[in-house]
This record gives sequence, C-alpha cells and structure tokens, in this order.
Amino acid sequence: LAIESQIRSGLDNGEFDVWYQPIIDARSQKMVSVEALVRWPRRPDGALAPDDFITIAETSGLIYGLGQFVLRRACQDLEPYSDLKLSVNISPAQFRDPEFEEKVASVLAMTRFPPTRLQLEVTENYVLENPERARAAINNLKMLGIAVALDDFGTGYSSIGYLRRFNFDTIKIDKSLAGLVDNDDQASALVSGTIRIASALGMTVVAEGVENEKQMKLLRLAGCDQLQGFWYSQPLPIEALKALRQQRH
Ligand code: G
Ligand code: G
Ligand code: MN
Ligand code: NA
Repeated sequence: LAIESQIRSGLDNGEFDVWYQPIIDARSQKMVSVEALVRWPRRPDGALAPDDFITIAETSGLIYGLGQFVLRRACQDLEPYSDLKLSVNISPAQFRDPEFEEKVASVLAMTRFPPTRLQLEVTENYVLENPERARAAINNLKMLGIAVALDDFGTGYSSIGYLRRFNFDTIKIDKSLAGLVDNDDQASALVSGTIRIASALGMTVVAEGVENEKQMKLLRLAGCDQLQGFWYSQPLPIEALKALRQQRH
C-alpha cells in the first residue's frame, strides 16, 4: 500500500521518466525504431525496478494512468523524428478497459503522432486472459494503422499457434531465448525455426537481448529483421537517444 500511494503521488508530481532503447535494422544496421521503457528515479531511496512497480500498478489499477502517461510522453518525445518508429509496452490490464483503443487514438491525435509509426507490445498473457477481447482489440488497433507485436516470445507457453490466430505484425523473441544463440544448440534451433515460421507468416521478427557481436551475427544470419540489446545500446533518456541517432542515421 505504501508503494501504491507513492506511485499515485509520483504520477501527480511528474516523477516518472520514459527512456528509449534503439531497435536496429539487421541488414543496414541503422536505428529504425525505439522501445519506450518507463523509469522511476525515486527519491530518496533510489530507483525502483519497473518490473516491481509495474506489477503493483497493475494490481492497484494505477497502470491506466501510468500507461497513458508513458504513451503520451513517448509520442511527444518521438514525434519530431519521423524516421523512427515507436514501440510501447501495454499491460494486459490496460486492455480490460473497453475504451482502450479510443484512448490510444486520442493520444495520437493530441500529440499528432502518426498511427503508422506506433507499435504496441503485448505479451501472451494478454492473449490467454481473454482471447475474444484480444482479437477484437488487435483488429481495432490495426484498423487505426497501429502495429501490434507479440512480446517476450519464448517465455511461458508461447505458442506458434498464437501467431496465426491473432494478426500480430511483429514477434519479439525474448532475451532469455535469443541470448542463448551463441552457446546453446537447442535454443538456436528454436530461434531459427521461430524466425522461419514467423517470416513465412509475413511478420517482422525482432530479437531482444543481443549482447555481443557473435549473437548479432548469428541472429542476422538466421533471418531476424531487427535487433535490440545492450550490444547496440542500453535504454537511453531522450537527449542521449537524439545524440546516438545522429551517429546511426
Ligand atoms: O528495462 P526493463 O527493466 O525496463 O523493463 C522491465 C519490464 O518492465 C519489461 O518486462 C518491460 O516490458 C516492462 N515495462 C517497461 N516499461 C513499461 C511500460 O511502460 N508499460 C508496461 N506495461 N511495461 C513496461
Ligand atoms: O519484457 P520486455 O521485452 O519489454 O523488456 C525489455 C527489458 O529488457 C528491459 O528491462 C530492458 O532494459 C532489458 N534489456 C534490453 N536489452 C537487453 C540486453 O541486451 N540484455 C538484457 N539482459 N536485458 C536487456
Ligand atoms: Mn517489450
Ligand atoms: Na521481451
């Protein structure tokens, strides 16, 4: 409860930040997109990990306000950089709001951010929780021109079947799987099989958690379209992202 009320006052007092991790085109090695990641540099006891406060925000209903904040801030920050797409994480709880799609549309209108530059990342939990609502929401978003990505693929029950049943534009192979390609043959086979199937279904394939050159090369060779990870960059504040973008343009 203590953290809950701190999140609430943190939102009121503008304590949250949004950082951006570059997503790199595997062929050109240029930055083509960024993933928005919320940060809370909380005083006086230091930063609290997003995993922890997002869980609390989800169970307390504060995720609606936090999610709106992240989307609005990210659209505002990225609007001027028309060569970059923007990918934003959405909690399953946010989709329970029947007006979710309308709220996204109104943030886009308010920030003048083109829907075709926005992608929303959802995890399979979201699809499992309410498949009918998931299908409808994904289709509504796509009708607005927004892309939808299946995040964290390779954790949990991740099934190839979801790729077909729901019209995901993008699949993001989780770092716990993609990060093994340089030293685990089974993981490597799983990754290349996933890439082949997703590509055949017309999806963009992104590998997360790329931490070294060998992984980068193996994932590129296996057919990943885009790469993301510490090998390229940590998540960065908007000013640092702007500086890096000049170099990778
Ligand atoms: O950097 P990293 O520690 O940011 O993120 C930890 C986890 O928190 C990841 O699973 C990530 O998807 C999630 N996360 C980060 N930012 C957001 C956000 O704005 N909304 C939601 N729902 N999840 C986020
Ligand atoms: O769950 P999701 O995929 O949205 O979470 C992204 C998380 O992965 C963030 O916490 C981000 O900081 C972290 N991350 C990004 N790149 C790397 C990487 O190369 N290695 C590791 N270990 N984590 C990473
Ligand atoms: Mn993500
Ligand atoms: Na992930």
